[in-house]
Amino acid sequence: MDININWYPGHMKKTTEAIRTNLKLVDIVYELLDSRIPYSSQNPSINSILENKQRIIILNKSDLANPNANNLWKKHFNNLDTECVFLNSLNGEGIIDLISLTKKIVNKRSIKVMIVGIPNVGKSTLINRLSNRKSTKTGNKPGITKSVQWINAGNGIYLLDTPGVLWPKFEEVNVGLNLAFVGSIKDEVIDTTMLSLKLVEKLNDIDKNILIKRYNIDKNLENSYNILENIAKRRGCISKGSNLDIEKASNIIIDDFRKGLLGKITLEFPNEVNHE
Ligand SMILES: Nc1nc2c(ncn2[C@@H]2O[C@H](COP(=O)(O)OP(=O)(O)O)[C@@H](O)[C@H]2O)c(=O)[nH]1
Ligand SMILES: [Mg+2]
Repeated sequence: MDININWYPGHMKKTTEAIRTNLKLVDIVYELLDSRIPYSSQNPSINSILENKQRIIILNKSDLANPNANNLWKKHFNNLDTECVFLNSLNGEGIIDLISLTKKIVNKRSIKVMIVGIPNVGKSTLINRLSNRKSTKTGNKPGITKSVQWINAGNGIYLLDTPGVLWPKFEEVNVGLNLAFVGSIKDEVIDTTMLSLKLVEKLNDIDKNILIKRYNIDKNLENSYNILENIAKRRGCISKGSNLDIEKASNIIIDDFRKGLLGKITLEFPNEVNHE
């Protein structure tokens, strides 16, 4: 599975240089991770890119993750002496904690922040949430030298308007799958049925009742393909010639997982990822 489709060494180098340039302008960096996959959603070179810059790890989409797992991850990051907050960028839950933590770390009246993270972790959503339409974008017209724009997030906090988009990890197969499950890798590069079979396996490892509860499937099924067929049957996924439409069922389970309809599910735990 080649998930490095959009990233080449030259691209990574340029991204790193751009972020390093912007680092000089800010007091602190918000590094966004996906709460369901905090290890898999972290850029592999983040420590060398950010060097000693102050940083808060934001575990975003916390609404989709298991609350017990969130606590374990919090302990994990605390043990590493890394500041972290859980956030739901859609409804703003956790923003108050983020702001007070930022003010605790950077003791200045006006605090400049850059947001970084891999695609789809919620950088734009967070910027919109923090800006609360307080932003005044100017000078972006063609022909005008593009200067750095700051978004007033209130409370003396100013965000760099363009987040740093980082490349994901792509060496470990499991990491690639996790990224694909949450939708951080373009779906076009992965076979849907293969992905859903892997997701079925993963979910059943976590808790057999997840799929039984949602799709009312037979309780004694072991084989992932049989489970997928059973889901297709239950959901009436029928293609021409009255065969089961496995791809349709595959899309249903992947969509349901991403929307949180299968429950609050964390895919990896700190004790599984002692790569630090
Ligand atoms: N449930 C949930 N969805 C979120 C959250 N933050 C962002 N999203 C969704 O995740 C998707 C990607 O967000 P986006 O801001 O475009 O990510 P970016 O690529 O990092 O800029 C969008 O569909 C958002 O609505 C969150 O905290 N909770
Ligand atoms: Mg974006």
